[in-house]
Amino acid sequence: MVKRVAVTGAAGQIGYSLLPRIAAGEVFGPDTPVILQCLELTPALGFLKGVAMELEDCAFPLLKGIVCSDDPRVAFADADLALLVGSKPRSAGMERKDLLLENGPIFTGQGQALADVARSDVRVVVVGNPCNTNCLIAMNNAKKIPAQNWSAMTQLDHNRATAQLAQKAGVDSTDVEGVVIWGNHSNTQFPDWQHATIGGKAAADVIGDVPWLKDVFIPCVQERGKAIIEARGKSSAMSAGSSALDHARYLFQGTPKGQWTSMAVASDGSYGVPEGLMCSVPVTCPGDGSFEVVRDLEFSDFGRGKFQTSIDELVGERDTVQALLG
Ligand code: NAX
Repeated sequence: MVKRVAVTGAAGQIGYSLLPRIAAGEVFGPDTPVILQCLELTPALGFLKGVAMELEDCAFPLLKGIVCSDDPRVAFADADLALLVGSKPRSAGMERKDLLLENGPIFTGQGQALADVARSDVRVVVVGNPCNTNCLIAMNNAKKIPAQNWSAMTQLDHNRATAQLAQKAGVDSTDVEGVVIWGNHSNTQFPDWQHATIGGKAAADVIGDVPWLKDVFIPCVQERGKAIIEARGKSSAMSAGSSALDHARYLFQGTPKGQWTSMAVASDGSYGVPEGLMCSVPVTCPGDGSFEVVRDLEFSDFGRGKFQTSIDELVGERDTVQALLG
């Protein structure tokens, strides 16, 4: 059966890296045709047309249609998966709080539109920043769609952490398992190596350098987005698109056997996270669009303290956007 995938901000950088891979069948697998339903702001519809022309020129066997619109009710109609990428970037000197208030209304409107026109079992993945709290806003404005169907992307942070450990240990990234991103997709997140393994052994033992893990690894992952901007002159797009692909593929094709990944999902109160907060935790996915939170991992005092800082930030963000939570 054909799957309808809505992508917002489709003419942006991440959209450009994401759309061809969805059209190539990477989210739903090689036997499932897809229709792309792209949403953009009205002034960007011309650019979006160019992107759609390029998608046509790829002649993807699985791509059965491309919808381009500036109306969320058109782009989200009957969607099986909605990737909410479009949002305003933070401008120079802008506080995180201002960005939240600036972008919040986008997600109230898109949440309502999703509830009205998407499939009732739609899965929604928020990438546009600040993604945890944008997801919280959209979810609270779409009460018809179960909380279990929403997630925000910390897969890029998860991939960054995995890659940094692999590089330090001089191994392939596939040798690293069990990294966790706890908390917010921001520089308060806790990239946790304490449950990770490298080649089946405890990552801390293989790395053998706790000061590096605490003082280099953590800030490197937390600040990687900034470092990319400094090096490239633009924010992460290829890696962000690829990670959004990983996130969606895990939802619909499952996490590898015996492994977890990180996603920001609505808290059920586990790990001391206030209920309902969109907080990154380890999850496994069976492949039917759902996820299961990995329970009962233990924290060191150091880890708990780091995680708590990020939880506190998320609580502050929720308080800032309280008026938008429906
Ligand atoms: P771009 O500025 O290249 O593209 C964003 C696109 O969204 C633009 O074409 C714009 O017209 C469109 N847009 C804005 N408001 C919209 C709305 N209400 N409806 C539909 N479209 C809208 O940004 P890009 O580099 O693609 O990044 C997109 C978002 O991803 C940003 O918010 C960015 O901060 C966020 N990121 C999130 C990451 C994550 O790990 N969760 C990492 C990468 C990225 O920073």
